[in-house]
Amino acid sequence: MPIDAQPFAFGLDFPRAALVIIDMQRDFVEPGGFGETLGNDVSLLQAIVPACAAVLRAWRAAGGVVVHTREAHRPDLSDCPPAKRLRGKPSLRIGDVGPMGRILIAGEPGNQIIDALAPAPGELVIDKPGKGAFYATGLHERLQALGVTQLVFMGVTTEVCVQTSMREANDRGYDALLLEDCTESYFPHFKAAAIEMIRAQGAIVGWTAPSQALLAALP
Ligand code: TIU
Repeated sequence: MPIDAQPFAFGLDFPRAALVIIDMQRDFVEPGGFGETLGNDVSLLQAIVPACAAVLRAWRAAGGVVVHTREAHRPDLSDCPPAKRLRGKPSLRIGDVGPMGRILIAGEPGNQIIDALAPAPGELVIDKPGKGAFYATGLHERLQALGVTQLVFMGVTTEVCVQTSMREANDRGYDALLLEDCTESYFPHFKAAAIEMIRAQGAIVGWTAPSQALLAALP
């Protein structure tokens, strides 16, 4: 089914497509997590939750493959490069104890995907140590085993983990579509710029579309 997308229609091949939800975890969306320790106002990100939930509901109803990611590190920090942990002047560093448990550590309350988008049994949940969903995760091999060639992206933040994951996907041969109202940044002008650069030059990284355009094309 053709989706009304930019810079031109995205030909959705639903049986070979996966919905990829990037890092909709409490760390980024709720106060007291990694996002806030970096100095950000996390309330901005909460606005996309209803649109994300509507797409997830429809995608599940159509029987599609769903992938959830979390930015997460092992409790011993063996997968967290010191360069990442020591960068800048956050109020708490990765691994420190915050109000939602240890910051950005797998298994801690802050690292859980928000209730509104909680993974269902059988859906892939990928813990990723980097910004991109493909680095050190085995995601590509798991998608290949499922015959997936197209990825529909939602999640946060647009110019950090979402854009990095889309670029990684593009280099691995996937067609990638970003749902514009299902992604957000702490910096609205960065979201706008990321959307523009993804679809520039004839979809150099991928496509973008409003979620309504996807919903209209689902089987
Ligand atoms: N800080 C920021 O904008 N994002 C991240 O650190 N990770 C994700 O985007 N998930």
